[in-house]
Amino acid sequence: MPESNKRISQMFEQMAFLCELDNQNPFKVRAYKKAASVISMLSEDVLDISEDKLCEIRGIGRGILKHINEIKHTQTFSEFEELKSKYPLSLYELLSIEGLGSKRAKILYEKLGIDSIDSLVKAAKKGMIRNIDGFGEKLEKMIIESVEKGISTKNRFLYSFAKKTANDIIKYLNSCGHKKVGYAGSLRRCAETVGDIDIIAVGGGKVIDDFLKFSGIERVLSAGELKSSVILKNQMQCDLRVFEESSYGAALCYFTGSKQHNIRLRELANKAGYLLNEYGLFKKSVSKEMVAGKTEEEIYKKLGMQYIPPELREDNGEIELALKNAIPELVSYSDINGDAHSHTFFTDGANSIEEIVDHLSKRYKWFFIGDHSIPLNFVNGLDFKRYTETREELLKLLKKYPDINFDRSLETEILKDGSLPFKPEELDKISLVISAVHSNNRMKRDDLTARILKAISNPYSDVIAHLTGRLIFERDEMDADYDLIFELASKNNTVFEINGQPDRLDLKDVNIRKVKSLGLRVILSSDAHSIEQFDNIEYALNNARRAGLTKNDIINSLGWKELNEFIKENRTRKKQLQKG
Ligand code: DGT
Ligand code: CA
Ligand code: CA
Repeated sequence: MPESNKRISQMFEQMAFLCELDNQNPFKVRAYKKAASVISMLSEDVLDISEDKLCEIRGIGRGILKHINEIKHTQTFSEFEELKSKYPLSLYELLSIEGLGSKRAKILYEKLGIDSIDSLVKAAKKGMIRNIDGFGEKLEKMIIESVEKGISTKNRFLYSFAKKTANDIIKYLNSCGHKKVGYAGSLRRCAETVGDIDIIAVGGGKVIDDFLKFSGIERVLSAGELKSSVILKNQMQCDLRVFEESSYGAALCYFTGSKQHNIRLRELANKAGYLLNEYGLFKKSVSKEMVAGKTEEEIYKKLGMQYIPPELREDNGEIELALKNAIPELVSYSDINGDAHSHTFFTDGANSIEEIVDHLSKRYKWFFIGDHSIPLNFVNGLDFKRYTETREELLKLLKKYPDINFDRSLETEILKDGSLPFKPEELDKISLVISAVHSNNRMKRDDLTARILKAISNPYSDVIAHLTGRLIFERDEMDADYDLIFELASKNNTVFEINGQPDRLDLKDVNIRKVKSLGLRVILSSDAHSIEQFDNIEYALNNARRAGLTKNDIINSLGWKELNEFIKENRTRKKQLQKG
């Protein structure tokens, strides 16, 4: 990556952080984050790109362009300097520690004057962190451990980023004639974040030779006959390992992990008189005969168990299920009949209703097209009148698409007191109400909990979107009593969203398992802000699979009629619950 891109991208990243410390508008924060990420992926020097061309790059708006121009002349920009004089930039270091986001960094700074990793560790070792509200002894211990082990979240990447990177490499290797190539590791397990990419291939030393010619490589860490590690230009590490075709399944299984899952498999193999490693499953007897290795399926079978999908391989109970032949049939893409949460250019989306209908009609049986609501002025949130007008505009298109069903949803802001910004008779006319928190998310724990509980009790909250508000690498979950929230949700038959925005993935897998255990269903959403982002649904699906969900656990699998009946019945039930 060109030096100046690295510098400017980091500057915007830090700016986003400072804006968060300064309690500025979350959309502004996200705009800086987005600009940072977009610039880090440009191969051309951002300072050499003409203004017109820069404008065309998605994620670089007018505000960002102004800053880039200022940086050209002064190496920095004035708003950044202003905030830097208000908060120490060294606080930014704290974000590299697991469990710390900007919210906690700010509290540490305000309560204890902590402004660097150094002063943080000192305070943690003195036991000063545990007494802060919302921190506790566990987090204090985690901070010390994380610093001492040098575990920093800085070296991890979003799943979506890693997936695209891995696909580029595999496509390249395929184009060199290597057909048996696949990725393993945390990426194959569809983890939320990925440390490095692990690729397994068949084809001898020629694979390594070709790999080293890949144009995305920045530097080579090691290159042996059958193994190589490199750092890519986008700063990800990629490990490639080459195997015989007869070992491909064993290698894939070994390097897919997780480590804990592997340990359990090896124990089972051992007990059955086998030896399991990355080359295959072998008899322990003198013959050392190989009994499986070419495919993963035959390995699991020989171990007397069902095949385990990679998403479940975390030693989280999946081994026990597989031994009992009780691994559920996980939900898959073909079970998704529709998507219900998106944004058009009436608020902060990039596309018109017509463009979105055209796209989604080719993809799904039904869909809802959404937008933000009042009072989110900075994204031009819809009031009831604009909702109704734009809904009518959308419904006019139904004539053109006789085989598809669609309607208008609304991502309705949960106000500070937990109410929704519309009267019941208006909510009654909104076809799908997706309630969510976007503003004032730093309330006191009790207040925030009460706010969400009230929103859940509202008969018109058909879906609760991105419940915890976390942004991976950027912002912790909002501080609320989620146990209490899930308890009430269970009484209300609440539908939670699994939001597929790559940095949200909210609910996360642990929470999805919790919700399923309460007998609740969820909805997978892309939360698309542009046509390409409808593909985000894949990331929501990953989380659902990691949590062991089946087709029946998601309301996306319902037909249009069933779905609308379900929404209606749920509203009625909640109204009765409120009366009783
Ligand atoms: P990451 O890259 O940090 O997101 O996580 P992974 O799971 O991809 O971990 P990585 O890249 O270090 O190793 C890939 C897989 O290889 C890992 O999931 C399991 C396997 N593996 C690596 N080292 C060991 C080991 O020492 N013992 C066992 N049993 N398996 C290992
Ligand atoms: Ca890895
Ligand atoms: Ca690795």
